[in-house]
Amino acid sequence: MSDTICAVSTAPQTAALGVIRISGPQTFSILLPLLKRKNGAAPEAEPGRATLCRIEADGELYDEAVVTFYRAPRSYTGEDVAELSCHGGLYVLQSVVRLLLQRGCRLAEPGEFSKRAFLSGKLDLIRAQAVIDLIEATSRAEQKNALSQLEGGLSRKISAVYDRLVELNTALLAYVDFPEEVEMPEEDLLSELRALDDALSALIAGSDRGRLIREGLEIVIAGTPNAGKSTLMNQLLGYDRSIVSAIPGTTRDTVTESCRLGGLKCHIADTAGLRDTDDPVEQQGVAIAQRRAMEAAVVFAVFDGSRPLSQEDRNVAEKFGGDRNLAVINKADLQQEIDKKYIYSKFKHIVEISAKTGDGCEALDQWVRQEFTAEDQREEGFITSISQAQRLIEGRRHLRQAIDGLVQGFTPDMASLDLTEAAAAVGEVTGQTVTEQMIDQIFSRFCVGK
Ligand SMILES: Nc1nc2c(ncn2[C@@H]2O[C@H](COP(=O)(O)OP(=O)(O)OP(=O)(O)O)[C@@H](O)[C@H]2O)c(=O)[nH]1
Ligand SMILES: [Mg+2]
Repeated sequence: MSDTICAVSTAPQTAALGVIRISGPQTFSILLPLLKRKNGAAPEAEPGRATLCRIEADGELYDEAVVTFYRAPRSYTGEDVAELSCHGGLYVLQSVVRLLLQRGCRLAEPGEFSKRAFLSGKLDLIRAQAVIDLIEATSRAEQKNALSQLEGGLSRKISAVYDRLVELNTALLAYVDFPEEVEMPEEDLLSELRALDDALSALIAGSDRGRLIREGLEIVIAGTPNAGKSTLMNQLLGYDRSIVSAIPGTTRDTVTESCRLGGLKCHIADTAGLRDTDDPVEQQGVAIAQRRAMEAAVVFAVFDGSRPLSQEDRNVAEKFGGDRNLAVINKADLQQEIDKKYIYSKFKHIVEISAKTGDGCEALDQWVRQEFTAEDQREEGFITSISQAQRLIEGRRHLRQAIDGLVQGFTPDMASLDLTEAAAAVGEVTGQTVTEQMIDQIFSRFCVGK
């Protein structure tokens, strides 16, 4: 990795500032001749200090920029690095980049700065993923999870599993190679392997939560016509997205929108009111509503509190009752006629609100927080990438094969093969055992300049 790369690290749009990043062994030799302080002197390339400089070449002024130098290995990439905070005009930035290219830099590929950080041991793959997650975060839960992962606790946990797998495998191999001299530590070995199985299982279980944080929670608002589903949708979004009217059967197509509830990204679908109807168009809407609600992670089942329960309301309660979904008794601002006891007998979670006035609606936010994010206090964060979770599952499968083999009295060299596979799979998650192709694939998902 001998060349020196540069790129604009900020978004390609006009802004007050734009940052150009340079990394590589020639960072200083390329950049310093182009920089002058206000008094005409060359800047001292003192690491970590920001210096206001003019960028000049051949008597031409390109920009005034605040330049920060970092010396290898104490930089993001582990190489010599400089960051130029230029004026954020696209033309200005491009002209400075062009100048740097003329003087010997190469334009960085997407993610190349982070890839260099990985290759120099500054960033493992979990934390690289966390950098992507942080940049792409659209909710507090995502932001928090990515920052927790950047702290490195999750990486350390997974690395520890990998290291222990390798150690135990080495012990096992010693026994295979020198059965007379080395004692087979059978019981200890088994209990250690089972502890690793538990550790992997905890990480895998956490990845479901990680995925939820990254991908968001699918919520479907369902209920009979006129219960106030569209009013609730609009109330949650904070603007009028769905048509509301006093005519039952208003919503037909499913209306979907994303918002945040309880700090979590949520995808909410407002659906057609569930009832028997002769109208063929409405029938289609009802069929779609039913299907969406059955597939959703969570249903908000809305009931009109101001009228007695109809048979159709009872069907909704039968279908979506239980402990997973939330019953929303709506229109709390009106005289209540609904049989609340019945609703409380069918659902574990119930809120009473007025979607129209907004009264009580914070309870939905709290419910999502309590059900889906309260546990997220796990300090090290959760794995969010599906492929990383799959590698852990793969690792656990091999580990379990090794355990089964040892329990059933197969020869230890079989178990050792399984442990080798298990370690390889787990090591791929942090990057301890990855191929070059995998590395390229991972870092190409980054944007240019990162
Ligand atoms: N007083 C009162 N009226 C409400 C409340 N929520 C909804 N409404 C009224 O109830 C009627 C139906 O509301 P919608 O939100 O369109 O009901 P919906 O469940 O989407 O109905 P469909 O789309 O026909 O299935 C409208 O006239 C709303 O203004 C509420 O909390 N209080
Ligand atoms: Mg509606």
